[in-house]
Amino acid sequence: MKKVSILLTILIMTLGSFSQQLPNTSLGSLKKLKKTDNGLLIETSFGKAQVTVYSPSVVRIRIVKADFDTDFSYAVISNPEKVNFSILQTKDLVTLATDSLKLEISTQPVRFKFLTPDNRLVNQDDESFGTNWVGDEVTTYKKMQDGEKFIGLGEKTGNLNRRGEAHVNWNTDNPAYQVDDDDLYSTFPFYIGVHHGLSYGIFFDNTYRSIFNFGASNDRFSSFGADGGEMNYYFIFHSQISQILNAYTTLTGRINIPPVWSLGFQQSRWSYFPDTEVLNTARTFREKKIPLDVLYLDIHYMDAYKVFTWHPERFANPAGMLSQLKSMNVHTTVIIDPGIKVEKGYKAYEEGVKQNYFIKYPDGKEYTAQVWPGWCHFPDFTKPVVRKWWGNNFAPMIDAGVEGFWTDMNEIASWGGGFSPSILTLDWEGRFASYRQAKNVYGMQMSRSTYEGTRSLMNGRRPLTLTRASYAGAQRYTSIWTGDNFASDAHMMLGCRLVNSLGLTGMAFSGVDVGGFIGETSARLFGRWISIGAFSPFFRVHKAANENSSEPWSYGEGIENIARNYISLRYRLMPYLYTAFAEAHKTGMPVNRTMVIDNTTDENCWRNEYQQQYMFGPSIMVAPVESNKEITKVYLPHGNWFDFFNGKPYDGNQEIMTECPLEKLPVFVKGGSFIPMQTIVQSTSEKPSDTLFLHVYFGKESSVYHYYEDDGLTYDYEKGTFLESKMSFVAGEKKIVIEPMAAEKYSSKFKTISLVLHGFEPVAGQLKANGKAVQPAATTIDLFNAVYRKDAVSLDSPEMTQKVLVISGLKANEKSEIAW
Ligand code: MIG
Repeated sequence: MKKVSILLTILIMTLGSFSQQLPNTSLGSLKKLKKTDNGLLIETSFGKAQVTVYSPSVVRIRIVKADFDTDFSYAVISNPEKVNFSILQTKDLVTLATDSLKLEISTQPVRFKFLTPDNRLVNQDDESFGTNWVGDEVTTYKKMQDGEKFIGLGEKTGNLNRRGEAHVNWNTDNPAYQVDDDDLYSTFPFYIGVHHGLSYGIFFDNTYRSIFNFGASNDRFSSFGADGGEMNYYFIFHSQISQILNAYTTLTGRINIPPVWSLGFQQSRWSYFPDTEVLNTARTFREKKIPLDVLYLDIHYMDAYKVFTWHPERFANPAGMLSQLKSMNVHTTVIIDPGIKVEKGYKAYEEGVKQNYFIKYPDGKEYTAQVWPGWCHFPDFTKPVVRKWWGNNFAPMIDAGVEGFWTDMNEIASWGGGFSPSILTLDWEGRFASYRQAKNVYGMQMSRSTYEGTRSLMNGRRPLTLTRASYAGAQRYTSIWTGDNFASDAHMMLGCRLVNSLGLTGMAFSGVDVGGFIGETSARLFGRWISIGAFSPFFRVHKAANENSSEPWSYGEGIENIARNYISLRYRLMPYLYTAFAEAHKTGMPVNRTMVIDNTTDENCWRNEYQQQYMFGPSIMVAPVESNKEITKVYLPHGNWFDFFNGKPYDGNQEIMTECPLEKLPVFVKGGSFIPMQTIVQSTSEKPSDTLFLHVYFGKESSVYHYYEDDGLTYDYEKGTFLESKMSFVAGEKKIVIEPMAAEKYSSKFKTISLVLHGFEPVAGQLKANGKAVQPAATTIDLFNAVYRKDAVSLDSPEMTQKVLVISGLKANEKSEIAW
């Protein structure tokens, strides 16, 4: 015993003296302080810092060892606003305060602490380490707060609450990734911390390989750092998570409203070929009355995998095929890889070499790596002329009728690509950067170039762009899917978390390969997955080469019916879904929203068993469940709720057991909601009936909904060509008010509105529309069956039908007031 303690003492003494001998490698003591127009410049005994006030609730911190680089970001598009702030200085403390936020900077050494205006602690540096360097690696350590929780980082596996996890950002091609693998395709270095009823966001805008630690193997700090570059982060403080998302997307931008057809059902396969198979696939959808808007052409459409070419035999007449697809109301998306085949006489190769467009080694020789076409060079998308050139290359495809562009392999993936040499040099807008700095933005810049090029070539029509690799801010250019997932229940559930998490980092338009890309998909799994897919922003079935066929009819008649019903339901919900996308465009609120956005202080919403639940738009809650379960627990948060399919009412703040046979995904609607729906169409090109079915769900609280509509195809909405209608549910006054906003340039495609009332029990004779008594029609509706038939199974099953009151004939372009 004694011996051990002596040994221990010696060990502790040695360690102690050792650590005292280590040179200080964290930000030092204040030497100079300078007030600037929008913040502070700080010099310390070791390193410099810059504080920039972006808005009353957003403060940027830059910290460097020696000198600041020229300021440049691929992610951030906004400049600091003019903000009033005060600065108070004592010997130990510098305090910068705006109306919404206080920043205290200790001076010996310089450490940062963020507080509310009434001095509640929001976030604080670890007092010892603060911002610290180990070699070129720079890390900021934040003191872990009691009960602190973390969400965000976009495309990362793990739990909704990332407390206890660590994640690395290093864009990587990871086929058939495991549900807990960390190295995925994209980098979104933004997270939100929550504790003591307070929440804040931190966006670490550094493109090097970065590491976030939320208390993995330690209970002392959360930290974020990178292999190189500056400590450069934006601190956002707001009381609501929705406002933090708004601020993050003010910094990094928001989605454009996608073409409406890209919100329809999309079918993909590696690969449909030749042209006759593509056409047959489209025809089968039409024959089977399964709605479809988009078909995908994977790598086999190309000649020897050479981008911007067509295979001469498989697709001898692309324009002909594309026009036949178009006549069936099917839009076509093609895959594009960055690797350009090294081959004499191949146009893209010859031009790229001649004009200096490819990534090079420092000695000026082109980088060459192997991928599908064999040895390839790779365009340098961080060089403006290259982006322009690449974008213009789409002209012949667009002329032939292609409207969707799917950028793949842009991590950059190559055979053995995880080991691409760090010394590769990229242009970085003329500033030059090594591959270590550029890798994480390569995919984003490829999709930027693809988006800007195709948009400018499409005469005002909207292209669909889809990417695998990405970086913060990519939402301005593209949608995203989560790469090569696996056909399993665990992956289906992970997919829900991934899409929810992507939504927290600006990527509102995201989805997974429905059915699972790799591995044998069971019929039950497909059935469940397609129903979840119908409630996700980007809805596409995709399957790898050499795997089972995975069209909605590949799994037997029962599953085909489930697929038809859920896909048709998606098309019924199109007015609601489109409005949710418009909201993402306007405010940064994602389409799929983890429950903790609105129920941040409700511990149940954080629990692992409910962590997959999400709101699909503002009103519909989805509780994803595995394919083998027939009954499941669901948590209903604050408010009152209705079962979407059978109308059964529930009080909130409770856990319920609900049946979930394969055809019935647990879906609930929040009381006080509006859900605009339309009749079933087979594609978004087909006109629905001229009635908008406005479902209203009785609630105990008032609410407001802003219905949105535009042409769905062009960018005219940027010039004000759209319609908005304010819909209010006023609980206290017992009325519903629908107010179309003046829309001179655009009028609704719907002439009339049918109000479908759920859970309303008006006293006989008291229901009034625009002051006149109305008699609502009491009827049974079925939101599940695509084909409303009297003999349909579910009509006999109370589980899938519900009683409602309908008031029809309201004029879509005029104000209506309904009172009861
Ligand atoms: O090396 O183009 O993630 O969706 O089907 C595989 C073939 C390349 C990876 C993509 C996948 C696509 C596949 N691609």
